[in-house]
This record gives sequence, C-alpha cells and structure tokens, in this order.
Amino acid sequence: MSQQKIAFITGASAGIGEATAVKLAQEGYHLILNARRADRLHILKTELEDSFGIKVFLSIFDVRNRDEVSTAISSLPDEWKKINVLVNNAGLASGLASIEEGNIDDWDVMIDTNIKGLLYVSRNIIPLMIQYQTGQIINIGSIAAKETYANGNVYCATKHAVDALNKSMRIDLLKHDIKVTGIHPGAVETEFSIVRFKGDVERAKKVYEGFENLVAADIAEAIWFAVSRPKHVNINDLIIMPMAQAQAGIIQRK
Ligand code: NDP
Ligand code: 8X3
Repeated sequence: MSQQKIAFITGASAGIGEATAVKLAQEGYHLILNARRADRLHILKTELEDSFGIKVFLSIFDVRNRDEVSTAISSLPDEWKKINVLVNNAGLASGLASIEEGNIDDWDVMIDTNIKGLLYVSRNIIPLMIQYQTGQIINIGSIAAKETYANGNVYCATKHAVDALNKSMRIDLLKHDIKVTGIHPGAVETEFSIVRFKGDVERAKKVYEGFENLVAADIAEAIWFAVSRPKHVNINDLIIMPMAQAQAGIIQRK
C-alpha cells in the first residue's frame, strides 16, 4: 500500500460518515470504514476504490460492543495501523419523548452508542496514534451538544458528553501532538430522523419540510477543512447550521 494517509471512520454506511468517506477518498486517503451493515460497506468500498484508486479496509463491528471493538482494532493488519485521522461519527437519536415518558431502552442505546461507543473506539485507536506519533480525532457532536430542546433530553445529554470528551481529549492528547476537533451540525437530512422515529419515513420527512436543510456533504466539507489545516493550526470546534435554523429547536419554515 502506498504512503498515503489513513482515516478511520465509524458509522460510514450512511449519512455524514458515508459522505466523509467519499470526500476523504477524493482527497487521496486510504480508508478504514466501520458500521454494522456490511452489505452497504462492501458496495461503498468497491465504488471508492474504483473511482479514486485508494484502498478501503472494512471493519464491521458494533461500537457498543467493547470486545468487538478491541478485537477489530487490535487485529488490523500492520499496514493499516498508522491511522492519521479518526472520525468518531457513529451515533443516533432514538425516540423523542418528554423525560417522564422516555423509553429506557432508547436511553440505553443512545448512551451506549454515542458516549460509550465513542470511548471504546477512541481508547483502542489513541495508543496507535501515540505509537506512530501522528493523529487527529474528529468528534461528531451536534447542535444538541451545545443546546437542549424539548423532548431531546437524553440525546442532548449524550452529545453534551461528546462535547466534554472533545475538550478533555484535547487537553490529554496535547502532549502527544494529537489534534482534537469537534464538529457540531444542525439539521442534516440523512437517515438520522428515520432511525430516531424507528422507520417512520413520513414522520422523518416532516423534520426537513419547509426549509433548506444541510446535506451530509456539507459536513464532510467541514471535516475536510479541519483535516487539511497546516500542522500548527487546529480547528477546536465548528458549529454548522442550515441558514434557516437559529438554534436547536428554532427553524424558519416557509
Ligand atoms: P445516519 O443514521 O444516516 O448514519 C448513522 C451511521 O452510524 C450509520 O452508518 C450507522 O451504521 C452508524 N451506526 C449507528 N449505530 C452504530 C453502532 N452501534 N455501531 C456502528 N455504527 C453505528 O445518521 P447521520 O449521518 O445523520 O449521523 C451521524 C452522526 O452525526 C451521529 O453521531 C449523529 O448524532 C450526528 N449528527 C447528525 C445530525 C443530523 O441532523 N443528521 C446533526 C448533528 C449531529 P449501521 O446502522 O450500518 O451500523
Ligand atoms: C441532530 C440535530 O437538532 O435533531 O443532532 O438534535 S438535532
């Protein structure tokens, strides 16, 4: 494999992760792509390798499963272990309910994926970055990492935790020259709302009606901006909103 840089992207089978894979492949990165849906990742691998002449390694695991995460990362072939960029993107909202009516299984899946999953992946990849003296971590937060909105309670709490981890990682990893960047999007039309509403596509569509939402490629561009800065520059935090969205719950619809 040639000496191009390597990026590891979690949640690359859809949405922002997939768009980031396309953008980084266009820019010549070799990619390690993670998600649970292997069929989608196999198709993406073929497309990216054929279109951009880069190499893709698939790492199929559930970020919530601590053993799967450590086995997958420790068994990466040696030529894939020098990871320059980790994009901690896998995440979800499950449900939208007032706190007293919240479904505790929904709470568990959000906490396990958005917080614990991000931690498991980071804990396994950071030692490789330290060993190879290279690295940048991009943590995908949300406007929900900065603000709360009605019925968003536990999702917002998980993303506030990502914001705290982003800031903490930056302090702890300073001594290792590892950059840490938080990317915080507002409303992006992906499978996010379909997942939040458990397959209710009609309800999901309504989230994006009457205004121009962001698309996943907008966020991929921002990630590329952060990744492509010179060595002495770090983008600590970016909040990226649709023009029609002033705050988490405040959208101007026509
Ligand atoms: P999508 O639902 O389109 O994509 C989510 C990705 O995460 C999929 O590839 C999914 O793959 C993966 N994923 C989910 N759970 C797991 C898991 N347990 N293990 C491994 N992979 C997993 O949503 P988005 O692209 O919108 O979301 C990406 C990130 O952006 C999330 O962290 C989300 O919170 C954040 N975000 C989204 C916003 C939006 O408006 N869309 C705004 C702000 C932040 P698979 O199911 O195959 O495992
Ligand atoms: C996703 C955006 O506003 O639905 O993180 O929380 S929002």
